[in-house]
Amino acid sequence: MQKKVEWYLDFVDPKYKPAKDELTALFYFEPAAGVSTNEAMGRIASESSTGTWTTLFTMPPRMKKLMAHAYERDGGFVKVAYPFDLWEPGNAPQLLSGIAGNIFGMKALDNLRLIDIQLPKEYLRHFSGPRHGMAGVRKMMNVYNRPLLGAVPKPKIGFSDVEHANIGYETWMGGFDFVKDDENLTSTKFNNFDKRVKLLAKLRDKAEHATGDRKDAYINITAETDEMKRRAKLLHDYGFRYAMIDVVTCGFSSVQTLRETLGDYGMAIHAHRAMHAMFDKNPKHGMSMYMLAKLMRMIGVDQIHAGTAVGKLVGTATEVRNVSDTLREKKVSEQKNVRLSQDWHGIKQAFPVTSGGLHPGLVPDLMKLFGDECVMLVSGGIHGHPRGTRAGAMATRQAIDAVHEGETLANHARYNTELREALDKWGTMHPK
Ligand code: CAP
Ligand code: MG
Repeated sequence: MQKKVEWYLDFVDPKYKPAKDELTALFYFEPAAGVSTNEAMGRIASESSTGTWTTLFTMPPRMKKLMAHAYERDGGFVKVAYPFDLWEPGNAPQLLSGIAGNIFGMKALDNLRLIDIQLPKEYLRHFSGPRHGMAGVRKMMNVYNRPLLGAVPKPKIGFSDVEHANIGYETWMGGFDFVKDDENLTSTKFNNFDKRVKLLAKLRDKAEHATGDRKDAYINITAETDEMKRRAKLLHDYGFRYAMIDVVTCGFSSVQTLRETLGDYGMAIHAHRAMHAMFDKNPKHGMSMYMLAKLMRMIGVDQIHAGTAVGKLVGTATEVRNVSDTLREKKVSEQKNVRLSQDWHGIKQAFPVTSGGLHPGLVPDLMKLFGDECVMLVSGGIHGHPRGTRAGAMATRQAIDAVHEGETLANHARYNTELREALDKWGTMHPK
């Protein structure tokens, strides 16, 4: 008689010590009624590595070596170690197919959240990381000691290419570094990608000439992957130093591809996270924003939206701080049940982007949260200025100066008209 293989519980071993090259993930989990804690943990480790739903009667010895181990539990939190050989080097989608795959659909779990994964040096080595990173972007833009500033023409979609470019010009002339596309603007009947690029390039040159500063744009190349490559080339041909990608809707594979295409052109990536809240908003289930930011730094975006804590969209100050840490730190320390330690082993640092419902009155809060090392997008909050986009951008720059000079906004506004007008309109309101 063949010996029965007891499957699920084999994946649980509280005494297990992960090897140095193993990937270790942190999950939060809630077993379904009638499922024991041990069985639930075993299923997480099993279905995300070598498991199947039933007992089996044959198993090559190799399988043993590829099994994941749920090894450390603290209440509803568990750590799972994954052998290095389970993973294909340089394949980000495969990693997610394992650790963020079938396990999320298991009936045995009421809730499951992937919080973090610690990536060993040997695994990270196969990914590019940001082409420029924080230091490289600053050098490329010649902007130091303040947040990089950008704005999306608002309302978010509907302007013609000409109208869009003209608002962009005003944004640059008000002292902003970047004009940004909105996440749902790609190439439409009324605002064609190629035409927008050409018009923006012309006005960018004009604004650079007029101000003596470097100006650029986050133009959204989001599309089918081959088309994205074509758009990347067009941006390069027109002298843009950046491209923007909606990284979640495009998918990890195309971001990896475009990281190489854009990298060959020497271009940086602005990552918009549209769709993230579908999987990260419920704190008990899904995947954390922290994970997304981490994976995107590994693949190689130079910056990604991280939240505001004070603006119109989800994300607490603690979450925003953690996301910023995983993007900006060279080594991240562990915080129990919140994040794991991570040595980035030389992968470049990426900027957190703060955006969504921002205006000059919120600048001191944002600077407290992020400091200077961030990209700040103030869109509605400049175009809604009583005297328009240029004045709104100036007001934002004045608010940053006030913080740098240790002055209150109210005081600084006494001799900065644009800031005063912005404060008269919005004060320090937190939009909903
Ligand atoms: C901001 C924005 C961004 C959000 C995305 C918008 O505009 O362009 O897409 O910031 O959210 O459409 O809301 P406003 P997040 O400045 O006019 O609000 O940064 O949280 O990913
Ligand atoms: Mg937007």
